[in-house]
Amino acid sequence: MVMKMQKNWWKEAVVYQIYPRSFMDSNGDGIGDLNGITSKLDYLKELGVDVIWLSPVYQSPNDDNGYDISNYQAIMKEFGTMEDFDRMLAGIHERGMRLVMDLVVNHTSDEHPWFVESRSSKENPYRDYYIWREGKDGGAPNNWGSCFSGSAWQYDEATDMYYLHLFSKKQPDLNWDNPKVRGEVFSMMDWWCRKGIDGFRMDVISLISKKPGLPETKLPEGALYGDPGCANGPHVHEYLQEMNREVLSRYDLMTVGECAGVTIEEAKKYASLDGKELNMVFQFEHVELGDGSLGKWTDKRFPFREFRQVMSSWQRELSGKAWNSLFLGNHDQPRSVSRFGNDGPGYREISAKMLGTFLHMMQGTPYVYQGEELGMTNCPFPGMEAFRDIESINAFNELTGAGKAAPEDMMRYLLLRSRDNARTPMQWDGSENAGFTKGEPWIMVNPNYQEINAERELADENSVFHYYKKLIALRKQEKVMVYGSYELLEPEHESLYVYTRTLQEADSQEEKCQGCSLLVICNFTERETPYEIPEQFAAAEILIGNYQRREVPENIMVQPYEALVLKMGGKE
Ligand code: TEU
Ligand code: CA
Repeated sequence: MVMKMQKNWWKEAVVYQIYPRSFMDSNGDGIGDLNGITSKLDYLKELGVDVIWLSPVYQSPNDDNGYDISNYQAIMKEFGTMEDFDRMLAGIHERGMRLVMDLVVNHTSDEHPWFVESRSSKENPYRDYYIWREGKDGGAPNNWGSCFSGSAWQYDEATDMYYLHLFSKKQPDLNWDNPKVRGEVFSMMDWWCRKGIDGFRMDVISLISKKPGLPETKLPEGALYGDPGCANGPHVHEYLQEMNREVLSRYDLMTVGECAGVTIEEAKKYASLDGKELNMVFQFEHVELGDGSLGKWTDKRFPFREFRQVMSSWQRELSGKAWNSLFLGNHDQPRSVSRFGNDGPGYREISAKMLGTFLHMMQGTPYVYQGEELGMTNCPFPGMEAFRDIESINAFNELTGAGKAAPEDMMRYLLLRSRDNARTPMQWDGSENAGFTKGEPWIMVNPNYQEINAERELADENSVFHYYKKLIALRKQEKVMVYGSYELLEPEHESLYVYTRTLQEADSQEEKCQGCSLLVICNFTERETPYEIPEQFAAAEILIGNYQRREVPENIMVQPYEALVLKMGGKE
């Protein structure tokens, strides 16, 4: 017997990620805020997304733009008040959308009261909330490096010991092995759930269980520090199951774990369909392809063949066992059209639509990062002083300082890969500062805003915006997009990514979509490419495409960055 696919609202949903600092400023201080978001809810409703994931809005000294939290139950002053939050949440719910909050609990800010207590003395009841160690040979306890450059250890004079921080020194890691820490986190989560939020995106949740004994790691050739290798530690699944029992299972939530270093095997545990832990994970294999000896700091283009292989393995292997999150961009990644498509004037719109098609037709829950629906691009930052991101600034200083990269090379890498590419203000219209603020924006506006902005795209039915709107609407109509199984065709093709989606018999009966299946053809290059449509799709209809095709010949010439989806079956 064929098992029916279990249906869940979060599988059918499309998620829109908001980076609040850069979305919409309502009071002219140059910083996006909650009232700004509330003023744009109709825009999101128009796009048709179901869920909004909000990057952190909690009280924070902003060493890492809110990913360093000093009070989990207060709103960051620049973003507004708790009343503003409640109004925004009500506005989201009134429009039939849901809200997923960012949960950053691998670490807190060093200004969080727990850490202020913890660092004050070795006997303090909060001491063991964090990870403290004695130094070794007059230096750090081990050779681990921080994700944001330098050692992962910070010396603290008050007690003559070091604390662990996998990110900036203002982001000390919590000690999850301490049951009190877990209890505090769970009750804080419960407080937000009772407020009526609809889920959590869990920041680097794969890193919470550190390796016992915190062992030194082997230094890669030429590296300054070792990789802490804390991903998927020994107790991570136990802690998440506990979180699930204590909090998640008591509400109807959507949960997605940001899982740096997750493998397919591990993902099957985090996101197992039995619902013991999370609904899905973000994996990073496809966005880390082509990284070199300096990690992400490279000017190498992504390798298309490996990309197709990686995406396909995740599709195949999680099928029927776990659930994928689908993304090409977020606030930590460069703009997807610049990276995976072509942001040159001739191809920007067409390739942005192709990438959207490619992603939304796969199995998993698609994520749209703010501005992606407009085809927003990387930003031509004129010099180091234009960057704001701690990762970018530290990496530039460390790598050029140590002679690992020449400043002009590093600058080239930053323009391609810096997180700030995704953090320039949302481009609303052609007025000053792209309509984002009446004041001085906290980070520069991309100079292309007069050409690329929401107002223009809303008025143009051939825009990237309207194409995304159609993709999102199709998902509501075509259950094969959600529940169909994936099969890769043409695994060796040089330019085309071709796959099918097919509803299993049991599902297709329920959906009245007998024999429903999709053929998805995406050209990832600017080369025209002949392709022979498989016989099975000879009589298929065009579901969506980014060129104006009316019919599809048996031998088609696939156009530069063309995306074409054909549908078989399902007719009355
Ligand atoms: O990112 C975690 C993570 O994996 C990043 O270190 C990622 O490797 C890097 O940003 C890519 O260059 C999360 C958040 O998404 C990020 O914004 C935070 O800075 C980080 O955690 C610390 O909270
Ligand atoms: Ca503001």
